[in-house]
Amino acid sequence: MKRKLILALAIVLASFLCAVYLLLIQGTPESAFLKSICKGSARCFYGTIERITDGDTLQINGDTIRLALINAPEKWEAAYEDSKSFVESMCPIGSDVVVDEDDLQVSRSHRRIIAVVYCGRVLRNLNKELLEAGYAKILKDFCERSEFANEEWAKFYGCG
Ligand SMILES: [Ca+2]
Repeated sequence: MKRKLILALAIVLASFLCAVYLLLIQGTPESAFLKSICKGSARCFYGTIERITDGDTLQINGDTIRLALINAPEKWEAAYEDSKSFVESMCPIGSDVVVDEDDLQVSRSHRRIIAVVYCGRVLRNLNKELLEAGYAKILKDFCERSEFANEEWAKFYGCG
C-alpha cells in the first residue's frame, strides 16, 4: 500500500517537473499562442478595446493604436461613420484583441503604437478587413517602412 502511494507521489512530482520544464522552454500556452500570431520581435500583446477614435485609430490598454498601413476617413469625411461602425462591429468596445507592433515603425513612446490588430473570436486581421471591405485605403508612402508591406493583403491593396 505504502509503495503504491510513493509511486503515485513520484508520478505526480514527475508530471509537475515536466510541466515546469515545458513552461520554461516554451513559455505559457498564452505566449506560445501569441508567438504563432505575431510577426517580428517588437511588442505583441493581448489587450482590450477601450475606445474607437475612427477607422484607423483605437485605444487599447491605455495606448493609442494606429493601424499600420491603413488610412480611414477623418471625422469630416463622408465615409467616417461607416468606417468607424465597421470597426465597432468587428472589434466591439470591451473585446479582447492581439496587437502586433510594426517592427519597422517601433515607437519610442509607449502611448502610440503602430500595429496590426487582430480581433474577433477567430482573430481576424482588422487592417486587412478594413481594406477588403472598402472602408480604408492603404498608405502607400509607408510601404517602404512597414514590416507588414510584404504580406499578401498589403501587396494586393497597393504595396505590391
Ligand atoms: Ca511585429
